Amino acid sequence: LIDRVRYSDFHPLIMSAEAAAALVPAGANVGMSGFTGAGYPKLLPQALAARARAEHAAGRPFKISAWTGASTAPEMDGLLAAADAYEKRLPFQSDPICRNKINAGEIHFIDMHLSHVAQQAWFGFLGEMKVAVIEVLGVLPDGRLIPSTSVGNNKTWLEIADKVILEVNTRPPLAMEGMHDIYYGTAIPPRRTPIHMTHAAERIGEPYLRVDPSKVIAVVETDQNDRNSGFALPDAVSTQIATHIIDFLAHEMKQGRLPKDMLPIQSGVGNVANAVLAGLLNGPFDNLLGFTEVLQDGMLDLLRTGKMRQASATAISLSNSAYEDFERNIDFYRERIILRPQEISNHPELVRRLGIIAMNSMIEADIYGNINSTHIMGSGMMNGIGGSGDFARNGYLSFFVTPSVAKDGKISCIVPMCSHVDHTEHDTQIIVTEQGLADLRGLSPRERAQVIIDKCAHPDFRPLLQDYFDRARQKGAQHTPHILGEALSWHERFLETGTMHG
Ligand code: 0RQ
Repeated sequence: LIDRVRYSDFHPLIMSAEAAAALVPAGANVGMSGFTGAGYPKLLPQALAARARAEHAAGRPFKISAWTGASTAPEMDGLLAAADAYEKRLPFQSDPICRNKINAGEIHFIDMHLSHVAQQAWFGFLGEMKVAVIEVLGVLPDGRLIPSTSVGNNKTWLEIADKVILEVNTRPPLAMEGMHDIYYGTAIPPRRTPIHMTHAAERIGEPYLRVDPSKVIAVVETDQNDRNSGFALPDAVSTQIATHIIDFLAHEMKQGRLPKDMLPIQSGVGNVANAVLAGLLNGPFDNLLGFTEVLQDGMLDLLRTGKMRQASATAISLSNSAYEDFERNIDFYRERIILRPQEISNHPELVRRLGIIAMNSMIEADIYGNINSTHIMGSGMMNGIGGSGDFARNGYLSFFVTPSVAKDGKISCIVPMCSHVDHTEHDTQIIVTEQGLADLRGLSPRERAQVIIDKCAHPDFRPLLQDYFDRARQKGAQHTPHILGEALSWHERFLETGTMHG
């Protein structure tokens, strides 16, 4: 570890995860590194979970509130949730145990736009951060930190936390050094200045994180890989969705509404997103750029084959095999990947200026184009809004994608009214299911409804949606026709009978 921690003042602070966990005060807001299963602390959360269990067994309360970049992994969110160690969690999670406890009312969860988190923490809106626990790859002789596989909110956590615990992970390649671009130009209004980035692959910061050495109270050694979740090969439904998108993009280019060079691409996480990227691999577009938050397998493939020139993100979240390729060819990827803080990777100013093509998955859409990305049947939290809103509202083009049905066809993902709205009709331009693509640009609500029903609904549900829309058009105001007493009856029916079918 001494090789990795080249700042000698930190050497006396090297200790076990258990000893470091004992330094975290009960009830504290703790800023943790981690973004979509990348760069989260590996050992400290486990030690904190063990401490919580021991305290609870002794009849003493012990909980913390954890703030991260985005989701982490079972060995963090899973263990800490299972140990009843979370009071509050923000801004995103995807762990089944954590999700269940949120939905059981045992953990408070604040679901936030990922670009908002750092600034709201800075504004003091979220409370005080007692400790930050940050995974890094090493410490330079002058005390600056080499970031790990995600940057997330680490810059901000290191700035605002009273104390800092570093987990130095010796497993990821040290040759990642230089891949990161940490921007220190953000300020608090009214002193903000423009972010001078006019190209997705521009570097505007420095490769290292700064920390005030006097705040560092512990240094823990880890030697573990990230979560590295696998992705399924694209199935027929995902492939169909991807084909609709790629045909549409080619058409837009032909019409002169997309530059020949294409615009930088943001892609959400998951199998559909990966299928779209796989489609681009064989598609007609070259010299692509990525400006996204999570770099998944699909984007790595595009980079490796030269289809994509460069990609900007805040985290690298890869399957095992893709990670091996990343490690083996680190010199190649270091030249082509830029990892930034999430307030920059997702910044509305940049998304708007660069003209990003945003593609995000959803849970359901309604016939007018409102989008639910987060809630199951109106009340249950899935993962969170993540960065989808940062990109959807500000992108040049904004796609929302989903299979037309869920749960073996019992649920229609196109409904009369969304049971929860994350992205309003004003933010949605294009909705895609395996059935087809609804281009909503320039359409009024009534026009949108007909296109969404015709193009995106599953044939099993299309007549029911048409019937609802037709009857809604019989009476009441006709800007956005609804039958309020019936608008959520599909969800009610599912909750009562296990299917949305009548
Ligand atoms: O449930 O796993 O129990 O079977 O929802 O659905 O089809 O596997 O889709 O994994 O791509 O996730 C929107 C959740 C889609 C995700 C969402 C059930 C379905 C299944 C998952 P099971 P799929 P995906 C970048 C951008 C918000 C954040 C975001 C997400 C489960 O993409 O969290 O976009 N997005 N971030 O059966 C009830 C419906 C349903 C439904 C699907 N209509 N009703 N259940 N399901 N549709 C990343 C970050 O920001 C970090």
